[in-house]
Amino acid sequence: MNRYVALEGIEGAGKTSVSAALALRLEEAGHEVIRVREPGGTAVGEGLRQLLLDGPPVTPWAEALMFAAARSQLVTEVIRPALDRGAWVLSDRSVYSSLAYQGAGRRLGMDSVRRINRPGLAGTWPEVVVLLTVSPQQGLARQARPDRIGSQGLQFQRAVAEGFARLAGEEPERFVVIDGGRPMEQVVAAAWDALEARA
Ligand code: Z5A
Repeated sequence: MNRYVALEGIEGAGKTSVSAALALRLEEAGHEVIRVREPGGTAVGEGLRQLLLDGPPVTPWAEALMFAAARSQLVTEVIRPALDRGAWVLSDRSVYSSLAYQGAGRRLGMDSVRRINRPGLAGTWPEVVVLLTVSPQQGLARQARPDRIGSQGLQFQRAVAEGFARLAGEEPERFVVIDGGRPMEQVVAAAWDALEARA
């Protein structure tokens, strides 16, 4: 299938821009495309997004569980139905962000975070992960407005970037790693080639 595509990377890697460009190309090719973002995309998910990104402090486990709850709602309400009717789903972040941010960044452990996410997803899991890499300095410089998690500092971003790199190494068949520091046209072209190769 390979129609459930997650765009991943640290802040400012270019996920939103690349997702928009890929959606245009897919639509031009005649496909239905649903673009979603995590956390968000449902009434519950948008409420949790506001709490997670701009709300009061939460413990690392509460944070991980809130991301998992928002994701379960999004998969059930939007992603699974879209995949079932043959649409492509381009997701700005996914369960892999939880593994990198909460598992590695917050040091909860990637396996533990994977375990709390699995039941709520009922087998709906990103089939292709486009990992855009930029240095933490470059990513933070591109950030328009740091949120609660994006303002954790360089050390945290490094831990998250290392988490993503580890995941890509562990699942090479699922991950496409693209240098997001290059000009946007080149990044989009590389991502498009990867999708075509897997279609
Ligand atoms: N989070 C988590 O901890 N656990 C989870 O499970 C999930 C999320 C799902 C969500 O924020 C926050 O939640 C995030 C992780 C955490 N923490 N933070 N911060 P988000 O995903 O909504 O926001 P973000 O990651 O910070 O996204 P962003 O800043 O919008 O970055 P982006 O989507 O990767 O980049 P962009 O919007 O496409 O581009 C940013 C700017 O850079 C823009 O001006 C572009 O024109 C420019 N740009 C991008 N690429 C290029 C290239 N190649 N050349 C030149 N300029 C470029």
